[in-house]
Amino acid sequence: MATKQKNVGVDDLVMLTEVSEKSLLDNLNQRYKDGVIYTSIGPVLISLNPYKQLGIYGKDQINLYKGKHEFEIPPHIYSIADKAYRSLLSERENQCIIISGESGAGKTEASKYIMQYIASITGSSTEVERVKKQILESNPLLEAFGNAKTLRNNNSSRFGKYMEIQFNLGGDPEGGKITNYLLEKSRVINQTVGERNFHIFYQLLRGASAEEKSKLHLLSPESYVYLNKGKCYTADGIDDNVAFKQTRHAMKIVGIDEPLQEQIFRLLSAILLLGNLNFTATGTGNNSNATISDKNIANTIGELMGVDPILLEQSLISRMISTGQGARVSNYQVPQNVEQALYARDAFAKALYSKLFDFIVRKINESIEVKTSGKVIGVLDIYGFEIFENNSFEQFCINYVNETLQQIFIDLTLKTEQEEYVSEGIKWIPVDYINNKPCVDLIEKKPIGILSLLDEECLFPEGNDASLMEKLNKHFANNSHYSNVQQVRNQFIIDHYAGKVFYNINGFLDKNRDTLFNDLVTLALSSKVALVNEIFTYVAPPLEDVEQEKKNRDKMVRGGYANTGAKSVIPTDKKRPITAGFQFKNQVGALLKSLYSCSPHYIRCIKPNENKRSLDWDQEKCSEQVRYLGLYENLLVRRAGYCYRQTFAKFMRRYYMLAKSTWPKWTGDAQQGAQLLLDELGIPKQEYQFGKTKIFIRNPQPLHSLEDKRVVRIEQLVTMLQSVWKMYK
Ligand code: AD9
Ligand code: MG
Repeated sequence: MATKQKNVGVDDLVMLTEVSEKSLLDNLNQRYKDGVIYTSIGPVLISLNPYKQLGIYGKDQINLYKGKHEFEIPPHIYSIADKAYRSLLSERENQCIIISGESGAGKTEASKYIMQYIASITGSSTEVERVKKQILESNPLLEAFGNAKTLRNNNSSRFGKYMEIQFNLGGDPEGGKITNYLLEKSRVINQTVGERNFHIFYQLLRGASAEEKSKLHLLSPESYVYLNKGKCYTADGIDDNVAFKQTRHAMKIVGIDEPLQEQIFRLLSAILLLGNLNFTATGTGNNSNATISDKNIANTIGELMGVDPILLEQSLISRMISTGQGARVSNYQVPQNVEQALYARDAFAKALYSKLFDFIVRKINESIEVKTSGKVIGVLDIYGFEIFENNSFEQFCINYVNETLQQIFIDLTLKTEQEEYVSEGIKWIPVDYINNKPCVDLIEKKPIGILSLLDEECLFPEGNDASLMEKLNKHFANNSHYSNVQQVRNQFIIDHYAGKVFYNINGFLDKNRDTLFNDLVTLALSSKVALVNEIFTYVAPPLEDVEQEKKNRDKMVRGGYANTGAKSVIPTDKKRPITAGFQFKNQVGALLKSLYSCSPHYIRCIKPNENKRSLDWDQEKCSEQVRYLGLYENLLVRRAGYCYRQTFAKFMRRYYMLAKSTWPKWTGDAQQGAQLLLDELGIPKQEYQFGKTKIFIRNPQPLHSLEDKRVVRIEQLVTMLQSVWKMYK
C-alpha cells in the first residue's frame, strides 16, 4: 500500500510541496471529502471527525496495522496505538498518547479505539481477560456519570481523563489507573437550554423498575428543577433505558454490587430532590430568615440520605460561626436568608455529586489496581482549548492545562528532533518557534502568578472579584501576555498560543473558594448510609507538591507581599481550605510529571463542522482549530531541517526496484545501496544527507518523484507478471 495515495493529497503533511496554513488545510479538506480522516505530521496524527461510520475499525483493519511500521501503511489511529505498544515492549519505556481537540472533535471515540486495539492484540488468559473487561467497562460507567448532552456533542465528556494501562513483561494488560480532572459540577444544578444534566440521571429515571421508582421516590424528569433548566430530556442517538442496563452491568464488572448500587441511586435521587427544596422568607428586609417551604421534600431527602431531616434543614438555613480561641471559643448559629440557603443547597448538591463521581473512579481503580510496577501506556482525553463568548474560571483552567500541554509538546517534539539529528551526526538547524513558557508562568508562577494572586485574594475576608482584578492589572501591567480592557472593567485578556482570550472575572473567587460550609459536611458525616459517609470521609492522598505548596502559602500569608497593596492582615490562624485552582494546578503538575516520563504520541482531533454533518467542511472553523492545535507550528518544526528521514534498510526496502543497480534484489550494505540508487536516479547531492543509520531528505520533491516512479514501476511489474502468467496458461 502506498504512503502517497493518488487524488487524496499527501498522507504526511511534511510532504506538502508548499508549506502554508492554506495548503495544509486544503490537503485535509481534499482528503476529508474523499472520506480519508487520518493524516500525519511526522509522528503526530490528525483525525477529522467523519460523523458517520466509515467501517475502518474492524478486525481486518486491526490485523492490517498489527506490528506494522507507519511508513508501510496509511495513517490510522491503530497505527499510533500499535507504535505505542511496540515501543513499550521494545524500549521498555512508558508511553503516553495525548489526545486533544475541541468538544465534539472525536477525542473520546479515539481513546476508545485505542483501548479496543490494545485489548484485541493482547493475550487472552483468564486474568488478562478480566483486566481488559474491567478497563473497557470503565468507559460506559464513567460516561454515564461524567458525560452529558451539550449543544456541541450529544455525548460530551464533562471531565478530563488520564487512563494508564499497565503491562506485564509478556506485554499483556495487568491493571491500570484512571485520574480524573475538573468535573463540570455546575451542570448538576443548571444547564443551558438544549443541554442536559449528566446522563445517569435520565438513565435512572427511565431505566429503574416500577418497584425501584417507588422505593427511590423517583419522579418524571420534567418534575425536577435540576433537570428542567435545559428543557431537554432526550438526546439523539442515546437510549437512556438501554444505557442504564449497560451502566449497571459495568458497575457489576468493576465490583459495585447491588446493595452499593442502591446506595448510589438513593443518593442520586436525593440530589435531584435537593433542587426542588424551596425556602420561604420569614421576617422582613435584610433580617428575613429562610425556612424550608415543603417539609415533605426534606423528609424524603432525609430518608434517602440517611440523615435527620431537622438537621438537614438546620444545616441549610443557618451557619455555625466560631469566634475566639482555645477554651474561649464560642459557637453561634447564624440564620441565613433565602438567597444564602439556596446557595448552600446548590453547593451541597454539587459537592455530593462530584464526590460521588470521585468515588466511582476510586471503585474502578480498586478493581484494576496492580501492586507490581510495570510499564504503562497512558491515554489522555482532555478538553481542548476553549474560547467562548463568555469565558470564566472553567475556561481559564482548561486553557491553562492546554497551554502547559502545548509547552511539553513543543519541548518534546523539538527535543526528539534535536536528539535524532545529534545521534545521527546531522547538523541541527535551530527552529524559531513560539515559546509559551512566559504565558504558563503568567498563570502559575509563584508567588506572583494569576493563580497565586487568586488564592491570596480568597484568603482576604473582604477580597472580591473587583479587588482581584485590580491586583492583576497592577502586577501584570508590563506583561506582554496580559492586558486589560479599558472600557469593560471586569475583563482581562490572556494572549495564549492559540490566540487572545477575554476572561470575565465575575465568579472567579467564588469558584476558586468552592466553599461548602462545615454544617453540611457534619450533616453528611452523620449519615446512616455508608456511601454518604464514605465520600465525605475520604481524603485524597496528597500530591507530592501539596505539602511544600502549603508551606509556601503559609509563608506567603504571614509575610504578605510588599507590593500587593494589601492593607489588612489576613488572620493566620484561620484554616486555609485548599482552593479549586490550587488543587487543579497540583493535578496539572502531577500530570505533566507523568507525561514527561513517557514517550509521547499525539492525536489532534478536528471537528470539521458545527452541524454534526458528515463530509461537510467549514473552512473557518477548521482553520481556527488548526491554529488552536498548533498544527502549522508543528509542521514548521518538523520541516525545519529535513522533511523525511528513514533508516537505510527501510529506504531500500521501499525503493530498491527503481534502479538497475539495486534490482531485482539488493543484499549488500543498505547505505551503499541507497547511494547507488540516488546516483542512478540523478537526485542532487544537496537534497539529502546520510546520517549514521538514516537517510535525511531535505525537500518533498525528490521524494514525490521517488514515489511516482515507484507507482509506475509497480504497474509495469504487474503488467509484466500478467503477461508471463498468460504465456504459461
Ligand atoms: V468532548 O470534548 O468530550 O465534548 P470529544 O470527546 O472530542 O468531545 P467524541 O469522541 O465524543 O468527541 O465524538 C463526538 C461524536 O462524533 C461521537 O459521538 C460520534 O458520533 C462522532 N465521532 C467521533 N469520532 C468518530 C469516528 N472516528 N468515527 C465515527 C465519530 N464517528
Ligand atoms: Mg469526550
